[in-house]
Amino acid sequence: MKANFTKILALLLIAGWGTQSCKPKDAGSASSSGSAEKAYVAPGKYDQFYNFVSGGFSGQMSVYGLPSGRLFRVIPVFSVDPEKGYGYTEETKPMLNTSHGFVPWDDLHHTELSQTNGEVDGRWIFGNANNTPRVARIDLGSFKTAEIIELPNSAGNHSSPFITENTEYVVAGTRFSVPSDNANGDIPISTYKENFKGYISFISVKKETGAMDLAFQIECPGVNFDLSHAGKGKSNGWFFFSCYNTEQANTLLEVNASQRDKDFIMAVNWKKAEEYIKAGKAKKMPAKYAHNKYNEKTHTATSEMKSEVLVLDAKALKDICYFIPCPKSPHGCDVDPTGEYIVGSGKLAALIPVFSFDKLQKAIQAKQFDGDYQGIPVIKYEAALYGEVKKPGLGPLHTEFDGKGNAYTTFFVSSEVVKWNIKDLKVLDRAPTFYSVGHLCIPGGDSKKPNAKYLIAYNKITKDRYLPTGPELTQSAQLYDISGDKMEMILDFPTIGEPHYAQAIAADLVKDRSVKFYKIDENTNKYVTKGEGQAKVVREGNQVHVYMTSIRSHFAPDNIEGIKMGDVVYFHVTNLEQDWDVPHGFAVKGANNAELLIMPGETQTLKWEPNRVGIFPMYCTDFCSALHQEMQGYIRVSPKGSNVPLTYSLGNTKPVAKR
Ligand code: CUK
Ligand code: CUA
Repeated sequence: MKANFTKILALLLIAGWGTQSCKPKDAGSASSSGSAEKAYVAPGKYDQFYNFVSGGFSGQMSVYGLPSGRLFRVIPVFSVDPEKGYGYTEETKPMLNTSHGFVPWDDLHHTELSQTNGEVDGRWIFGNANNTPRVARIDLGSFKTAEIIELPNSAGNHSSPFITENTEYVVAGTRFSVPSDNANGDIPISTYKENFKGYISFISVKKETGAMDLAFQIECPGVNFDLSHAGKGKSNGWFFFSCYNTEQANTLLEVNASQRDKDFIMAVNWKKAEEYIKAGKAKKMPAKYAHNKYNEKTHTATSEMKSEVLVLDAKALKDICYFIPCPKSPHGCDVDPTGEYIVGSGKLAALIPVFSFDKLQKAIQAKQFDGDYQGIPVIKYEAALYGEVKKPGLGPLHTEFDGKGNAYTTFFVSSEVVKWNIKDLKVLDRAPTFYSVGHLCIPGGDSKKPNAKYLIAYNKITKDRYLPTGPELTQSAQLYDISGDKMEMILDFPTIGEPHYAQAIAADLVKDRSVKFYKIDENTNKYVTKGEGQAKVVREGNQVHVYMTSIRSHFAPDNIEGIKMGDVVYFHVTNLEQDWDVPHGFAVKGANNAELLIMPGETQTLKWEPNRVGIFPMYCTDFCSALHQEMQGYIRVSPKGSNVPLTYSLGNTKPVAKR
């Protein structure tokens, strides 16, 4: 019977991916013009919320306004971005350094805002790199990536970057179990069960500055950690991770990792883990991982390679990790605003189990265990279960909360959002999505205080919803008004990359902390030029450093001669503007590089190795004034060994460069 049920679900899943067999009946419907008004934000008016949306395989995070759905910005995080020079300038290249060297791309799935007392505070937002495991912190003053830390002993950092209620920790669980980094990894893949381990990481976050550090890791059995959420309120001090592939398959997971009737949610007592760390119970393991920081004063990133990590052994310590059975291949793992209810969403389950934190604690005290799984106690399902939502839909993925006692769960296969009551577990409402929804977001929806005016569904497939754009169609977001009893769709907009998780926050908590420009007096970049009078060109062997300034509407200098073939030229451009919203750009013909986009008061460096003799124009790329098109200059490149002296000028001045 069970096997049959699994087969049917598997077939439904397959059908759901490829076709619209599960397309809701009223799929053609759009929001009515009356409800469209609710999403209308008049020109010149501000939105009520910022929506920070993961970009999936774009590696970036995009910022939209709600309810308008207007796109404000794409924040480069894990992928190079030629539009902003991120990952191309000498100052930002170190941000993408890893133990594998420079990695120009990643896959960002989850965004998580910092919290104070369980409420979103608008200071930082975190993002995870799903391929080369990393966590990033973005500063919501500058909307720039401020810090990236790599995770050793991990592969596929998926259940991340979820945080504790005072942002003490950002956690990260490995999706792929792998042999630990310091073990011999040159072993048959078929030895998975003996040799592969699952590590979860706790990254500490400094209260005042946000500075991250890899505090410790916990070594766990080799399963796939999928998602996680921190306990809050009464369950603060605990973390919950969904796990699949408890079968420990290493091939054809779609079949082999769907065998067991139940996988697990792993409950982690992180306060206890902290005690063990203090008591010296962790072992120091050699590990290599990069820790990259961007400095707002030098406008320069640095990358440090770390060599050690503290590791606790879940099996040996016995009381930091517990497995709770959860049907079946759980994906989302969400904790309600009170911290009492833990919702596991089994992708192949026909119900949603809701676990009780109180019952879990009692079960642990009374040792209501069903044996163990590789040395980790397994709690009896019924002992931790509060109840099940029956027949909610097909393919449950993720749940958010409105703070009024309701939960909202997305269903990938049946393409819908379902609202249900947490206390009586009754379904209250369902709304179709177009199509195949993944994550959803309610502002503050995973915090203690949701701001539940809107719900946004992030859809994987749009099929016939927009104008065709070749073989790849956009993914999309759909906005619902959830202030009433029934969900009402009011807007539908395309997204950048593939959206997974997103978070939203009241605009007032972010907008007033926005940096307007950088004070030029505080610029301590090694190559800053604080006034036109100090602009210069300096030769050091075959390296030529151009200390250049930009202001509306010229560069200083704007004529440079005496560059020779074989030279490596560094343009260190300082934007002298001290006003909001006046970046200057900088580009040189033929440079194998992106432009620079330099914020007011900032210095950024473009490296250029000319490959031919001749005259090379350079210009400002950002329309900065009425005379922007005049903001240009020339560089003369002469043959190697030529005796053209190194000179530079602006207007009539033509000083000879000092050696
Ligand atoms: S995952 Cu994408 S829909 Cu990577 Cu959070 Cu569930
Ligand atoms: Cu500066 Cu255009």
